[in-house]
Amino acid sequence: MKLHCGTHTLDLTSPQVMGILNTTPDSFSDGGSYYAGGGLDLDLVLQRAEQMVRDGASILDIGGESTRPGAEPVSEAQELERVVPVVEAIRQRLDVVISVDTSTAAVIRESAAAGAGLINDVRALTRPGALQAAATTSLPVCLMHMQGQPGTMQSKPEYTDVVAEVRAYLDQRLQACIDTGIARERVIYDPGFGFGKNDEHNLALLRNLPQLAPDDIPILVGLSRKSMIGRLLDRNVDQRLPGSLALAMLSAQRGAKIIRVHDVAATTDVLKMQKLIDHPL
Ligand code: 9MG
Repeated sequence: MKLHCGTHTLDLTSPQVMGILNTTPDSFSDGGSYYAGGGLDLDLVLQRAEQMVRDGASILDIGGESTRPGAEPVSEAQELERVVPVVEAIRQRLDVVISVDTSTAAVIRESAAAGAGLINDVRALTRPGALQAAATTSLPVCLMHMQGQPGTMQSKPEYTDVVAEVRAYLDQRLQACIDTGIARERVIYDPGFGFGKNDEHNLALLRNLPQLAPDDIPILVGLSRKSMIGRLLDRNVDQRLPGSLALAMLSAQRGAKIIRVHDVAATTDVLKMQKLIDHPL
C-alpha cells in the first residue's frame, strides 16, 4: 500500500511513525514548548523536527490549534501564523512528509501551497469549505471520528455499538470526499481515540481496529500519552511512555499504518522489533 503525499511517497507496508509537533501555547502534553520571548521560536521548532526525523519519523504533524478540552479558540489568522511558516521552514530543511493538523479551509489551502504533504483533520472535513479546499490540493486526508466538540466531548459520550458507529461515520465522510472529488486512494481513517469516547469505547475500538476500515484504506491511530493511559495505569502525562509504546505496538499488530506519537525514537524501536518478528532477517 502506497500513499502519495505531494513530493513524497510513503510505503505503508510497514507502519510509519508520525511525530507530533504542536505549535500551540496550550496543547495537553507539549504545549508552549517552542515559545520564547512571547512568540513562536522557529529555531526551536526546527531543532525538534530534525530530532524527530533522525529518530525515525517519516511524517511530522504540525498543529496550530489545541483540541484539549478548555483550550482557547484560535482564529484563522492565528492558525495560519502558527502553521504556514513552520511548514515552509521544514520543507526547506528536511526530507519528511509534512502533515498539517487543521480543520480550517484557508489553512488547508495555504499549507498545501507551502509544501504540506498530508491534511490531518480531527473534524473530518466538516467545517465550511474544508472538503472543497482539500479537494483542490492533491494531498491525502486523514478523516478522524469525534463525537461532540472538543470543549464538551468527554462529558458523557454514548454509543449503542461504538465500533459500528465509528465505522459508519468514517464511511459516510469517505463518501462526502468522493462526492467532492477527493479520490478514495487519498483517504485515511482514524477512530479518534479519546475524542468523545470513554475508556471502554477506546478499548473496544483498539480491540476491533481491523473492522474500522475497508482493507484498502489505511488507519492512523493517535494514542500517545492520552488520558486513557493516565486513568487505566494511574500515570501522570510524563509517566505514560510504557503505556503509549504498548498501545503503539498493539495498534500496529492490528493493522494500523500510521502511528501518531510524541516519543518517536522509542516508538520506532518498538515497531522495528515487531517488524523483525513478522519478517525475520
Ligand atoms: C491532532 N490530534 C490529536 N489527537 C489525534 C488523533 O488521535 N488522531 C489524529 N488524526 N489527530 C489527532
